[in-house]
Amino acid sequence: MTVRTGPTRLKVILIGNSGVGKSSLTARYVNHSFLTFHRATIGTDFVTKDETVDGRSVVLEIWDTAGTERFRSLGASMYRWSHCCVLVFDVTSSASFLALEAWREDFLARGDPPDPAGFPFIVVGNKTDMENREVTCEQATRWCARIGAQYHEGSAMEDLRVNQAFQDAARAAFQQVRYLYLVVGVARGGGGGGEEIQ
Ligand SMILES: Nc1nc2c(ncn2[C@@H]2O[C@H](COP(=O)(O)OP(=O)(O)OP(=O)(O)O)[C@@H](O)[C@H]2O)c(=O)[nH]1
Ligand SMILES: [Mg+2]
Repeated sequence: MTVRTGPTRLKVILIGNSGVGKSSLTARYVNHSFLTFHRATIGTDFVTKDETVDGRSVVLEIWDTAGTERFRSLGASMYRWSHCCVLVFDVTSSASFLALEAWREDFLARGDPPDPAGFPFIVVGNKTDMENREVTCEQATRWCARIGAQYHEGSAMEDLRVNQAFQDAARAAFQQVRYLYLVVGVARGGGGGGEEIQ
């Protein structure tokens, strides 16, 4: 029997080092705005946005986490029941790119998704508007191919590829919900809201 109580809620979480632009990408996507200063996120900011995936209405719950070390202990509770994880780095910082391996492992270890091998990751290389680039598109693409993630690079500041990245995250998250519901048999796809699974 199909239960319809509202649009599917999809939990998309953004992780990555402090300062890479997680909040800026979120603000650009949700509010079409950009702040030039860095106000480090404390814990996690949570916003929602209505989106359409393959003609269906969904609600994206975007969990914009803090990259600073002192909030890492929050990880397990924040990671749980995510449907897609967006790994963000700054193309002008090799360190932020190299850190993604550890972020991903931490997510899989502490978030404990039902199907870790098939869990969808999207990688975003931010700040392509800047000239002092340290990570090439080829490097990032190679790593993404190895971990089976989609790659987008762009700029929150210049509004480059931000929508596409979130729309891909929404699509991947929706597929994950359907997979969990139909194949793994996890009834609560997460997010806590009503489900419309077809
Ligand atoms: N040039 C440029 N600067 C950016 C871009 N995106 C973000 N920034 C700047 O980078 C700084 C950090 O951005 P945030 O979005 O706060 O970074 P964050 O990843 O949320 O950081 P934490 O909350 O500490 O984890 C801010 O000064 C932003 O203005 C971009 O696309 N281009
Ligand atoms: Mg932030």
